[in-house]
Amino acid sequence: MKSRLLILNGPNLNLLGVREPEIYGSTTLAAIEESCAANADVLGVELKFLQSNHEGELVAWIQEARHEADAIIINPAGYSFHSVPILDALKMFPGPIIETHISNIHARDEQHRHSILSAVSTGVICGLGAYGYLVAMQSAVNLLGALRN
Ligand code: CA2
Repeated sequence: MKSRLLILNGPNLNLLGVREPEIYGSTTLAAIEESCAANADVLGVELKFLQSNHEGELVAWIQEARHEADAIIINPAGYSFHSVPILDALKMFPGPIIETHISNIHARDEQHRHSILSAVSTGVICGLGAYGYLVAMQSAVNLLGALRN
C-alpha cells in the first residue's frame, strides 16, 4: 500500500506570492501544491494538500489524520507561535510530523523565532523556500521507510 502524506497549511498562506515576496518568495500556494503533487508521483505516495485560515479546521484535519495519513507535513504559519490546540492535536498523531516553514524563522524577529510546535515535531525544515515542501516529503518517506524496517 502507498504511504499517505498529508500537507497542511495555516492561515494566510493562501496569499503566498501575492504579498511580501521578499520574505516568502513569489511562488503561489497553488504552484506549491502542483509541485508537491508531481513529487508525490515520483515518490510513489498518496498526497492530500490542504489550507485553512481556521484553527479548529486544522485541529479537525489533524485528528482525522490519525486514521487517514501516515505522516503530516505542516506549515502552521502564525499558529506556530501560540496554538496550544494544534500542539495538543499533533501530540496525538502517531506518525512522523515535519514542521515546514518557507522562511528561516530563526533569522526573523523575536515574535517569529520560537515555534511551540517544534517540540512535538519529528523534524523541522525552514528557510529553503517552497522547495522545503519537497524536502519535507522526501524526509517523511524516508522516516516511514525507517519505521517499517
Ligand atoms: O515561513 C513560513 O512559512 C511561515 O510559516 C509563514 C508565516 C509566518 O508567520 C511564519 O513565521 C513563517 C506567515 C504566513 C503568512 O502568509 C503570508 C502570505 C503571503 C504574504 C504574506 C504572508
